[in-house]
Amino acid sequence: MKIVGIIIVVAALLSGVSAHYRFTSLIVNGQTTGAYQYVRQNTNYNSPVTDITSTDARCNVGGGTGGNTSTATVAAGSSLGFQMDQAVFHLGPVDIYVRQAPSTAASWDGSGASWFKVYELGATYSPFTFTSLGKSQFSFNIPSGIPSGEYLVRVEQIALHVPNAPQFYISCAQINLTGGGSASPAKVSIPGAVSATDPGLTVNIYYPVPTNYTVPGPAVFTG
Ligand SMILES: *[C@@H]1O[C@H](CO)[C@@H](O)[C@H](O)[C@H]1NC(C)=O
Ligand SMILES: *[C@@H]1O[C@H](CO)[C@@H](O)[C@H](O)[C@H]1NC(C)=O
Ligand SMILES: *[C@@H]1O[C@H](CO)[C@@H](O)[C@H](O)[C@H]1NC(C)=O
Ligand SMILES: [Cu+2]
Repeated sequence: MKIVGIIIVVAALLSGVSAHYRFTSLIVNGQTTGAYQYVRQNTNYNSPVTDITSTDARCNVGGGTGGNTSTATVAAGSSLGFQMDQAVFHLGPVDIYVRQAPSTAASWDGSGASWFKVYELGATYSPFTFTSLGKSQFSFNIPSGIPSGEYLVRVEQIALHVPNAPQFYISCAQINLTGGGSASPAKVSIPGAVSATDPGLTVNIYYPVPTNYTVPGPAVFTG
């Protein structure tokens, strides 16, 4: 009995390290592309980023450049999304930020105050839960009015199951946006957009059960 129990605990710990859910593929107009074809591959087994002030909070550990990642051509206003290798199993929100690259998406590390949020998925109440739980696909429309050019598209799931120790599961995709406009949404830096003391990160989701929840960071730009 004891040995079986230990094996189960060890297996659980190992799977916690090696089998975290990942955002592996970009979905372009409903078509799921290859795993890591347009999504930068991380090098940390997607063991979560826990320091929100770290540059790893941009595109995850190992995601600082995209030299071996392709860049997908996407028309402004079209449907984009991320496909995961398995469904989200930790409670918390999902959000997506984009940022136009100074030159190519593949060569850019994500620095500078030029990110804006294009999607977020928060909580429902009574019963309190996060809508991302159990989902393995997240889709949105890339705004039609933003300028043409190469962009990073950063998806993040913020796991809040350990109170006061939020975990960030992140991937960045590379796109070449065509047919855009001249809209200029307000921009933020990553790290910097969200403070470690944001109530959306420090909240205890178990007690008292939240009756309101705001996804951290700026408002979603839809223009
Ligand atoms: C990209 O590079 C990483 C790190 O060297 C490597 O692990 C990965 O297999 C590469 N991905 C592709 C699609 O070649
Ligand atoms: C991005 O799209 C523009 C407009 O179609 C094109 O001129 C450019 O070559 C594309 N860049 C890449 C890297 O695909
Ligand atoms: C809920 O709303 C209260 C009052 O505005 C605020 O102080 C608190 O931080 C919010 N909680 C969350 C988790 O956003
Ligand atoms: Cu975990």
